[in-house]
Parts: sequence; structure tokens; C-alpha cells
Amino acid sequence: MKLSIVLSTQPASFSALLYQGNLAENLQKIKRLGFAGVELAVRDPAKLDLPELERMLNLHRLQVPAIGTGQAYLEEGLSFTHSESLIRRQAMERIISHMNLAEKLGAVVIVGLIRGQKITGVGSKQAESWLYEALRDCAAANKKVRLAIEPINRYETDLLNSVDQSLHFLDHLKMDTIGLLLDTFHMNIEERLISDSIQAAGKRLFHFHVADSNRWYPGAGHIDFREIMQSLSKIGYNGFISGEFLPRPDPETAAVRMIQYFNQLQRE
Ligand code: LER
Ligand code: MN
Repeated sequence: MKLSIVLSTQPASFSALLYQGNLAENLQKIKRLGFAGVELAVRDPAKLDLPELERMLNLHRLQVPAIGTGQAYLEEGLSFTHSESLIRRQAMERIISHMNLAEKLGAVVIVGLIRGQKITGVGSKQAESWLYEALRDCAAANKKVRLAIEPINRYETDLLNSVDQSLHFLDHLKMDTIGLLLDTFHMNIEERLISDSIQAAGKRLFHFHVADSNRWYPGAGHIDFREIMQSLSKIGYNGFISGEFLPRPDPETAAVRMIQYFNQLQRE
């Protein structure tokens, strides 16, 4: 089992992350704690010093399983379903630049909040078809990089909340390079049985986020991670288990507890 943790490459308003800003210091801390990978939340790849980032990743021998893109929505309002075509086009261009970065780092690109919402004055059919077109165009623009759609709970978006809805959407898209990112925090709100949903995703599962029911580190709430790990192993998932949770009681303690908890589960 390979563990990673989310690190924002720039200061961020999104709360469920332990590390942000000071890249050099945070990468060193993440490596020292024992993570094999670091998931990078990148608002705009154009603002990154890529050679320096690659140098630091090599230095610490850290893999990058995924690139998060939600800050382009949260901080800049870019989305695939915005009522203005200019913003939709900018969202697509941004995701394509995330894909070009991901290609260099061997990562998947996450499509989370950047998909947008239905409630922007457009009908749900229109929002779904804009999302459909944007994903097909992004996938066609870079066939080497995989996109992972994340079902997100109803309190954050009204577009693709459950695994079932998202699988249905994938069936419609019919693109091998587009799959799912499942997040235990969202699944705990939306799924009937988390294990059944993991089974249903099967080979279409590209990446996995962990947080407990309260969005604290795994082990701090009431989600059954033992069962979840068994389900992941049943479907042959061999990607990263990536921690995306609140920095409580503090980032260091939360990160250490995640590592200890999964090591303990593995020993059992
Ligand atoms: C991002 O991975 C996520 O899980 C969402 O809650 C972003 O708000
Ligand atoms: Mn997530």
C-alpha cells in the first residue's frame, strides 16, 4: 500500500489539507514522515517553477500520483458548466495545462469542483452536456494523461454526487482515459455501502482519497477503513491512498496518525 498526502503548491482557502505554501519545507516534512507520494493541489500550473519542483521531488524520491485542480474553481471561479462560454473555455484550457504538467510527473488529473454546478441559471441537461463536451475535449487534447472524476457530496455540488451517477456518466463518455477518484468522506455521505461502490467502480478507479467521517485523519471518526482496504484489494487497486483531511489537531499529528493507522491495518 502506497500512501500520499495532499500538498497545495500555493496558499489556499480549501480547508481539508495539511500542507500549503513553502514547497521545499513541506516536501521535506512529507518525506520524513514516511509518505511515498505527494498529491499536488495546483491552482495554475503556469505559476509553478517546474524544474525546481522536479528537482525537489527527485531529491526526496517522492512520486506524484495526482494533481488536484479545485482551486481554479474556488479561487478563480473557473468551471466547465459556467453560463459564460469564455469561462468554460478558460476552465478547459486550465485543465489541459494541468494535464501537460501531469504528463511530466506521471500523475492523474482530478476533476472535482471545477466541473461546476447545475444551479448557475442553466438547466441540468445543459450543465451535463457542457461537462460531457469539456471532458471529451480535454481527454482528446492529451491522450496520455488520465482524468479522474470525483463524486462529491451534495453540500458542495449538485452535479455527480454518487458513484452510481458518475459511473453512468462514464458509460456515456466511453473514454478509457477518464475514470473515477473516490473519496471516503464524500462516500460516507452519499453511498449506501461504501464497499459495494468500490466494487462497482472496479478497474475504473484511478485514485483514492481518505478522510474519516468528520473529515479528520482516518481513525478519528466512524468509517470502517478495514473493510474499505479489503474492497480495494478485491478490485486489484494498486494506486495510492491519498490523505485529504483537516489539519486537526495539527498537521503533524494528523499526518503521523494516518501513517500509523494504515500501518496497523496492514499488520492485522
Ligand atoms: C477535493 O478532492 C474534494 O474532496 C472536495 O471536497 C473539494 O471541495
Ligand atoms: Mn477529495
